[in-house]
Parts: sequence; structure tokens; C-alpha cells
Amino acid sequence: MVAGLHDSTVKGLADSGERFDGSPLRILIVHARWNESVIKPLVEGSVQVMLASGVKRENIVIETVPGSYELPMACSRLIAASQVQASATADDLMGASSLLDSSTSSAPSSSASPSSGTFSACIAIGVLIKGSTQHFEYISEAVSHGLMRIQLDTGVPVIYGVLNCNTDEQALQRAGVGREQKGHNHGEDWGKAAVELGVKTARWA
Ligand code: DLZ
Repeated sequence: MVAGLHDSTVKGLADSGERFDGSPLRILIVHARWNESVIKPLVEGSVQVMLASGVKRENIVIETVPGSYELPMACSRLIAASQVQASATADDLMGASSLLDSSTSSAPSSSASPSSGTFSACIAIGVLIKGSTQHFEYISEAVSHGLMRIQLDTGVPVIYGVLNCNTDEQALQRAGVGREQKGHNHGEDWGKAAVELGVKTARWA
């Protein structure tokens, strides 16, 4: 069997075989508040995995929005704001270093500190549960397209942490808190994906 692949199912995230160091990363989590009992364990699962990968707690920024439909807007604005802030900080540092004598100064490097710089990755978390109208389909599709657009436009990976479920039980199981069967907490996969993509995106720069 290939290392990391499950033998009982074809589903699931295979281990890449590489350990990704999250310590230089700054991660944004934006989560909806609809279906909170599912959202909460998903957010906790993401955070725990990122901390275990070395991401510092102070570099995990969490923002909430009312529902999943608001996720793309919030992610877009917060990522853009962090990029503006990071570029202003880099400009300040360049200005400061040019005023100093290069032979005697210990001029700061132009890399912004992770606590104030651009986000390395973003996780958008929402739980959509199908009702009896078309509402679910419209929101689900709009959010998926919106989140994809943001990551391509900004270059910051946006992890798709949106569950689209037919029933409450399906959603609970995917957060590891199912009533009939506990299930696997997908938030943990999203945390891992955020760290991997944060590290790899810096590598691909
Ligand atoms: C209105 C609504 C409904 C019916 N269902 C959900 C849901 O299952 N999951 C979710 O995240 N949000 C839901 N919302 C709220 C919308 O996402 C949005 O917040 C409102 O339509 C206001 O724009």
C-alpha cells in the first residue's frame, strides 16, 4: 500500500510525507455563525492542528460573519487589508534603512513581522445544510466561486472549509461530533492544508 493512504476507503487526505513548519506563518480564519454547533468543532480542529504544526497562537486571526454567504467578502477585505499593511511596513523599513549608514547600522530586514504582515493562508469555514428550497444551491455555488476567485486574485491560498450537507447528522459527522457515528473532523484537514499551502506558496514565490 502507498504510504499514507487508507486501506479501507479511497477517501481522505493522504500524507505528503513532508513536515511543514508553520512557525513563520500568519493564518486568517473566517467562519460563519450559522449552525454553530458544527462550526465550533471545525474551527477548534483547524486551530489545534495548526498549533501542532508550529503556527503561533498570536498569528492565527479569527473573524466571524453571520452566514456562509458573507465569507467571500470578509476574506477578500481582510486579505487585501493585510497586503496593504504589509507593503506599507516594507516601504517604511526601506525608508528607515536608507537614512542609516549601511556600514554601522543594523537596518531591519524588509520582511514584515508575521504578527502584522500579509496572511500566508486563509481558511473560510461555513456549514450549509440543505433545506426545502433552492436557497442552499444558490449560496453554495456563489460561495465556492467567490472563494476561488479570491485566492487566484490575491495569491493567498483560501482553504475551502465549507460543508454542504443534506442533513444535520451529515454535518455533525464531518465535524467529528456526529450523534450516530462521531466521524472525522474535517477542520483538522483544513488546518493541515492551510499550513502546507502557506509554506508552499512562499516557496513558489
Ligand atoms: C439564510 C441562511 C440559511 C437559510 N441557511 C444557512 C446555512 O445553512 N448556512 C449558512 O452559513 N448560512 C445560512 N443562511 C444565511 C446566509 O448565508 C446569509 O448570512 C444571509 O442570507 C444574509 O446574507
